[in-house]
Amino acid sequence: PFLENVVKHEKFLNGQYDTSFIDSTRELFIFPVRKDRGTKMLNYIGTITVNGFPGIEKKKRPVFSKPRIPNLPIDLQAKPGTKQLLEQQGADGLVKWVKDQKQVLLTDTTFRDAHQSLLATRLRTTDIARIAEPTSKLLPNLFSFEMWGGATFDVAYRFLKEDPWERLLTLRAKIPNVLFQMLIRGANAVGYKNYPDNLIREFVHQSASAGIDVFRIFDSLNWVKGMETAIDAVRQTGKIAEAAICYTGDILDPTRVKYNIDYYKNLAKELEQQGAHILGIKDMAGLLKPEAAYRLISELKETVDIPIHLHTHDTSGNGIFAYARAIDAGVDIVDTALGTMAGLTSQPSANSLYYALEGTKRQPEINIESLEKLSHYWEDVRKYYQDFESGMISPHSEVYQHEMPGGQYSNLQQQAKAVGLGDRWDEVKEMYSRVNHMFGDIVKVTPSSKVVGDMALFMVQNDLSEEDVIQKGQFLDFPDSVVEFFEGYLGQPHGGFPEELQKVILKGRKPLEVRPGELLEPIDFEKLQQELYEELGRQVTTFEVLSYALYPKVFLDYLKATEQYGNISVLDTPTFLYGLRLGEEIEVEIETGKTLIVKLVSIGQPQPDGTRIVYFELNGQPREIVVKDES
Ligand code: 3PY
Ligand code: ZN
Repeated sequence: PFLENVVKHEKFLNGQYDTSFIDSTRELFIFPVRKDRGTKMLNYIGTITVNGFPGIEKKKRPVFSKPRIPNLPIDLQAKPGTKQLLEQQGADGLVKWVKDQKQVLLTDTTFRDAHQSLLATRLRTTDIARIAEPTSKLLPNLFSFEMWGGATFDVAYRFLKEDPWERLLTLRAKIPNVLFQMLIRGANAVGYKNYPDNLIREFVHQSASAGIDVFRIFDSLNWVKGMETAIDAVRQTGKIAEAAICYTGDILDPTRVKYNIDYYKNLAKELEQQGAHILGIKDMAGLLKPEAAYRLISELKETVDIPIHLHTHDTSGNGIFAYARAIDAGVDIVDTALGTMAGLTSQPSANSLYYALEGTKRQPEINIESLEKLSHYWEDVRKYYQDFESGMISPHSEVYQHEMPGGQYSNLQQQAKAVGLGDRWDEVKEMYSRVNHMFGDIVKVTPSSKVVGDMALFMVQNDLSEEDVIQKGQFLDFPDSVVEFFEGYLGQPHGGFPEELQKVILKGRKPLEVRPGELLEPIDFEKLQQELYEELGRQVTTFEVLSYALYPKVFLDYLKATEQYGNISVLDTPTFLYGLRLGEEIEVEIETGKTLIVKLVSIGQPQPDGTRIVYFELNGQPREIVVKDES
């Protein structure tokens, strides 16, 4: 009746009204498409039960214990934290507060880098969302939660069939008190190549409006030009620009002069001048040894005025020691993960660091029992994802030789297996280090680390030595990523490219010398929106247009999967990864207050056409689903 009154109203008929809200808020035009959600979900569960989850060995659903969720008083409210500080005092006020702290502040990476580094980025939103409110109440004193960006963006679409924007909005609603932090790869945003400047700006703008407060911006070659657009875009949103230097080499090694202390000091000064609110030191492989940490942080504290935020990986087992020395030297914030999601290729444990700092003035003002309670939850949830563990079970000091980032180790190992080099993994690691030196000793972090990894695999696979590459190069078909790197599409490495090798790889073509973003055509968002509208037959959101601009194919494949299976992000993880056991019954809340009860009754014999009938009960009613048996 309200709408009828509106459309009959004289002012409406005469066009004397203001619809700017409606015109600019495309989300209003998304109407739910009514389909049989139950059938789609059974299709998914049937398919996974019969064929297994892509990429992991098919097996019967293991029996998991129920994750231990901390029991909190019902009326316990989340205490105001850094989020409120930022809102009340702005970025500069927050920076001042950080500098005034005696304690070392903590960023918790459990929701992002910890699982990117331990579980191939596979952690699903539902498992984070379930613990989000207790986390917000138990850890109100953190500096931030790193919970978005890096590889989590594309992996959400590619493998989890869920929407990363939805994750951000959901968690923001449940965690109102602590800053949210993301990792953004400078001009590569959350992708693996350079994007046009207007895409970077729009991405930052939308991420900020959806709930990100701190943007850790890095360039995979420490090329400041590649970070400028993102730093400026973040500053314009009023949020916090944490510009990060990637740490590589070893400042204690007098033979590794390329990345010496002056290199880091000069970069730090440059980033401060560019407008960074915080200086990040991103030790993505965990190469920063304790005494190097002390020296680096001491000298950087004398070089810049802004707070310093240190990130490391515990691959070598020296993470806590390195942090302790950095803390002695005055580092302001460090990255840790909850105990049961920490260590090895992940961040050092917050729980252990708390105890390590006992008796010092800088021990974090954080409740250790809260850390332990939350660790129990993650100990249970981590088991769901056991098939994505890297197999590393003890500290690997050889990381100081190969210098591979924490997040790359298990990925490259998978890639090596996929091309039949599983049993030559030691050679691949050694080659990775040799390729780094062939390339002139470069910073190795996504995506430059992928270039080194691709080249190492290529050389081991084809039994090529360094001399072979130079001598036979004109006849070799180098991996695309390697060619693009030498063309300058990832930017310029410190000290330039090795000229002879660059000539061989480019086979006479001229490399770029300017910032790739200057040459790329700006994205025409209206055109993309129209394209998507035609493809989907419905209005699309700004978030969808951005995801499509970043990852056209990945995004469309994700939409296809949701068309086929509906919204499977509502499934519990054991069912999502392993399907059901015979006779097992689960409840699935498909929307607030609407629950489906699904029971697997039996699985029929394979038919001549390769299909099986899977018999379910859905809310007590028998249902049959035909599934193609891929075995
Ligand atoms: C990423 O870019 O995803 C990283 O975590 C780099 O360390
Ligand atoms: Zn990291």
